[in-house]
Amino acid sequence: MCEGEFIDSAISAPSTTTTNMTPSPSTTTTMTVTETVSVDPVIKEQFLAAELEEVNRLRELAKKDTWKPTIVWRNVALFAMLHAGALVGLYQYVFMAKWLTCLWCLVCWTISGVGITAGSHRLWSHKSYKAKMPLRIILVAMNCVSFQNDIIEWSRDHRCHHKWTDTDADPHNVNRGFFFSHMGWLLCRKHPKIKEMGAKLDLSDLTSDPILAFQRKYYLPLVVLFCFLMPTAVPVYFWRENALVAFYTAALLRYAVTLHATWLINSAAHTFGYRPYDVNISPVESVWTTVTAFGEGGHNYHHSFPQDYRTSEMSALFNFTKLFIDFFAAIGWAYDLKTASEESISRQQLKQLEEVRKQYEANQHRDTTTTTTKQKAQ
Ligand code: ST9
Ligand code: ZN
Ligand code: ZN
Repeated sequence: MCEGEFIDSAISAPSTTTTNMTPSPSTTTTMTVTETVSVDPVIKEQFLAAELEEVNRLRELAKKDTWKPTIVWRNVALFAMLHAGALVGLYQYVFMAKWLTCLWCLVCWTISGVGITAGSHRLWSHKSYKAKMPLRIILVAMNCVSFQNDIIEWSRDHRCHHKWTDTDADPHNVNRGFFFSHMGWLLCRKHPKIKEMGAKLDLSDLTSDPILAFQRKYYLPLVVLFCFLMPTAVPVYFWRENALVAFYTAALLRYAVTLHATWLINSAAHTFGYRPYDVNISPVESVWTTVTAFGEGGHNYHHSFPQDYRTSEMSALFNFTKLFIDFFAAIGWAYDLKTASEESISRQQLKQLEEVRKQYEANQHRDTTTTTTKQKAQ
């Protein structure tokens, strides 16, 4: 491995710190008691670690919350049109497109996907490594192919997601349902708590970056160029593909697929899978989204060790983004790659076994008490 820095290098001893944490409503456990769970400083003091006390406070406030989402019909119409176009693109991809165009769609998917994973996600949201100017320019260009909001906006929302996961301050709060966390959140106005809590974030690292300021200023023309015109023009110019076929496949179909691959991390990777690193949170380890999202499916790991540039322990074979960053580290354009140490990873996993045992015993105790109460009543 070529990582340069352990996230926990400054922290020597295992934690004795304790934090009151109510198990997430989205966990599979049926336990209802409030457990006191010790939180390792290695976990707690990382950049973008979950703010557990605020999470609890926000969950209490949510019980009295009467907010109802306001649908933004413009977005509903635009996404409906995109999906209709993507279906046409799918037909053309299968029956009409030249094989080079099919290959080009995969290339564009990779470019746009890695523009998100290595760019707005691991570099700018999480600061899990540093990048020199040429790499930052490449990543911004790749990011424009993905058209997922400018990097400052994307990272601001993502920082809210990590600090206040599954609360009203989380833009794609999975407690509002699978569809909401997948794409519903982009079809309605944001909950006021997102704006209130998000306003407390320090975004100076992002707003002071001139490349990000440039992207934000010229975002619309940049995405028209990189997300729609460039993917269409290349097949037309180089192998004389029909312009409409190129547009529907390499622009619309590829864009829709990349969006869904990204959204699945917010929906599926917060729902279906296992939780070896923290049993009390909704994010899971999801092998198949790791493949479709270039190494981002190890989401239980990622929420536990948010500043690890690998975002997962899964092998490099499935973690294309890690290989991408490693390549640029090898030529010196990426540096200060942060990882969690094997020791703190193992310690965290062992703690989960203890946690599961405690939850099992609490459930057993509750079942016994319920049975005894029922017997007495008879
Ligand atoms: C898209 C993004 O798809 C997808 C992100 C997914 C993230 C996934 C993460 C998973 C991990 C990584 C995995 C990568 C895998 C990649 C695989 C690839 C193969 N904090 O937003 P507005 C304030 S985008 C603080 O208009 P509304 C702020 O003042 C798709 N403040 O709110 C702001 O003004 P400004 C394409 C905040 O009116 C103001 O509020 N894009 C925050 O409620 C207004 O903000 C679209 O479809 C905050 N967090 O509207 C666009 N947020 O910005 C869709 C807001 O000037 N978006 N404020 O500072 C919209 O139309 C609107 O945002 C809205 C809400 C209707 C959703
Ligand atoms: Zn993240
Ligand atoms: Zn997440």
